[in-house]
Amino acid sequence: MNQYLSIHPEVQEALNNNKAVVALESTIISHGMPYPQNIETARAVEDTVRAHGAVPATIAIFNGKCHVGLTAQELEYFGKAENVWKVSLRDMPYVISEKLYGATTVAATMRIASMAGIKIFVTGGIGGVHRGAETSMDISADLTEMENTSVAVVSAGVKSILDIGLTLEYLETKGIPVLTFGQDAFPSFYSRESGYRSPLRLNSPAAIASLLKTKWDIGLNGSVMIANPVPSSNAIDAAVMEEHILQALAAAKAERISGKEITPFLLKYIANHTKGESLEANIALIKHNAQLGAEIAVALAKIVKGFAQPGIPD
Ligand code: PSU
Ligand code: MN
Repeated sequence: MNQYLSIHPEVQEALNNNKAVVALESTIISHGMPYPQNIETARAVEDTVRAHGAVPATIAIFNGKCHVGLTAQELEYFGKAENVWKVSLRDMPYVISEKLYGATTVAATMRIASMAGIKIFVTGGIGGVHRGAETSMDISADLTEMENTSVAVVSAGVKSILDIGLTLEYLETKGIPVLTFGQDAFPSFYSRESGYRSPLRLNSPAAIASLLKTKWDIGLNGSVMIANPVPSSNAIDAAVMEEHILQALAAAKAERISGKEITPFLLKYIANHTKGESLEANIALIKHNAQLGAEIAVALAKIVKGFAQPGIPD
């Protein structure tokens, strides 16, 4: 496996010494936000992780390898280049063996983070069960990956481009704990509420770290969904967002967008039609998530002696 994995020396040093490490995805840079805010945000997120005591590891694929921890130039490339693939699990072997540039989704980032021995992953929003999935069968591989891979995911909840109720049902079926940090309501990315109650609530990074350790200690593999509500000052009214989302969904239907193109199409449409307000919220919430993720990683490092390194069984 090491032939396909390249870990940045700073990240490797942190892992070797059981220091806190936070994995970050790259699809959000290449397909989730416009240039140059995408790169500014990616840098700011890495800085936030550092400021809270952890080492950031942004993950992407190029030169036939999965890279864990990018240089400033590599980050810049993923924010600017046109030839970058959006890589979920099913695309990984192709993009690696063809030596293409691949930005990793939540699913692919989790898998690579797990190969490297990283336990905490921070993003903005995860993929889930799409509205209309009962006929389209469009369910993100992010969810199946969360069933299988023991890397916790910090996000701002589930964006209401998805069917939030069905996504919560799916997570329940797959045994994935869903907890919200500091409130009872499950958040919906741009808004602090979603109309759904969070199945679980925890109020401190230490309590979350303890839950993670307990879950994995008792042999329950898989992820935990940690939802961190958008800061109040950046939250957007859910009813206002719903208007934009309905328009975005109608546009996607009219243009016959399908498969992996749907999520980037909807994200772009909404960003273009909300006069930058949604982009601002997006940037604020991901930095906010980076802080919580770093705090959880630090708390976890304190209570866990050391994680398995790649290639070395437990
Ligand atoms: N949701 C967001 N922002 C994002 C994504 C989802 O609010 O940037 C990206 C993530 O990389 C996520 C991917 O893993 O889209 C899900 O794509 P799909 O729905 O095709 O599985
Ligand atoms: Mn899909």
